[in-house]
Amino acid sequence: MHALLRSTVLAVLIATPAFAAPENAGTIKATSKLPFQAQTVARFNLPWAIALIDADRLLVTTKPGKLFVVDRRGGDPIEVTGVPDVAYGGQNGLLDVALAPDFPNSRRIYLTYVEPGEGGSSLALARATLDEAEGKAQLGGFEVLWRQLPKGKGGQPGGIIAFSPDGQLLFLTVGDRMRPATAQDADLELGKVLRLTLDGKPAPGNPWADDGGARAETWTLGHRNPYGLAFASDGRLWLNEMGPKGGDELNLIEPGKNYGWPEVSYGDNYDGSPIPKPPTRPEFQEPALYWDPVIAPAGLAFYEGELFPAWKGSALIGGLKTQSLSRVTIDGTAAHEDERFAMGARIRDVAVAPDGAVWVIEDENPGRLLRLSPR
Ligand SMILES: [Ca+2]
Repeated sequence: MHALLRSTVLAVLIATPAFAAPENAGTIKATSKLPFQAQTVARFNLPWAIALIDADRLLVTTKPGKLFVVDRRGGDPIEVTGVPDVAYGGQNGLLDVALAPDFPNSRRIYLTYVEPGEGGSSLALARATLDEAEGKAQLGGFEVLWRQLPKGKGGQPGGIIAFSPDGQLLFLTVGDRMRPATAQDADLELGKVLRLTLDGKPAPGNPWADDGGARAETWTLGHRNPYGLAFASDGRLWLNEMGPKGGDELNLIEPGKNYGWPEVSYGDNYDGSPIPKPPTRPEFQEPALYWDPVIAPAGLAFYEGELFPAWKGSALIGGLKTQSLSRVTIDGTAAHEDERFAMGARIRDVAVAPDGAVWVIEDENPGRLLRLSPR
């Protein structure tokens, strides 16, 4: 081959790799120079998830099984009655809370929790109305829409809810419950992202919609313990999940794809035994970025507010192990961790309010509910 042609071919090969290698963001240092002030609004025993009703009011779940309405303008949190019994312990308990897309009219909310029962426990998805009057709040018309069967042992429940941008569908993460092989078993709901109707049924148009059972509900598979799920403003769906030792991931979620757990991981098993790396098995989808060492990623929210203009379009991710809040820049399908803020406590969930403030909750007892606004 002519030398000039050969160098041109080489240059093209180098410039356009077949697979862009994901960034390892694990070694990024957290800064204690925070560009925000943190107002403590309330404290809870092991809070787990937050859902904003408006710029001032929000719902808070606690892992032991309580649900509260909080108003930052004053007054103590109001406990919502009618929450079901949950299987509380380790990573299990009352988990996510989300407002229905039509909440202003319907007053409906969705909850996930680990449900006790014969043979162990399992993840459940339920819906109810939030009925508020005279300083009291209760759940009305409570109904379980979906439950993972069969029940069994284990933590790592997943349980994160996200609604499609058009408000017509519900996406639900289901963890592997510490049974890794389930994530590759198409007949089980464990280790999957499910795409459901608002009534908890398999959504039309799913990749395996005609196959029935768990397959009909499945959108993606091969997940370990996904605690973050959110749509970016361009309609792309993103998920963060806890991997094994050194293998936390941020994934772009696309229908029918297999994200590889437990066949591949950038991490290794906790006993030190190696796991094959993703490039060795190109049939599995690579993460957009990974963390080694891990951050233990929890809540995920996209920032589209006005108070922090430099954060627009960024993913905000709570870190449990690193006690931090990460800001990840998303450019189409690529992700890069730009900043990590030292928060001094395990950050379990993140939400962005209509006024542009960022709310976070600490996974501690007591765990603070914080409202972040510019200094
Ligand atoms: Ca993976």
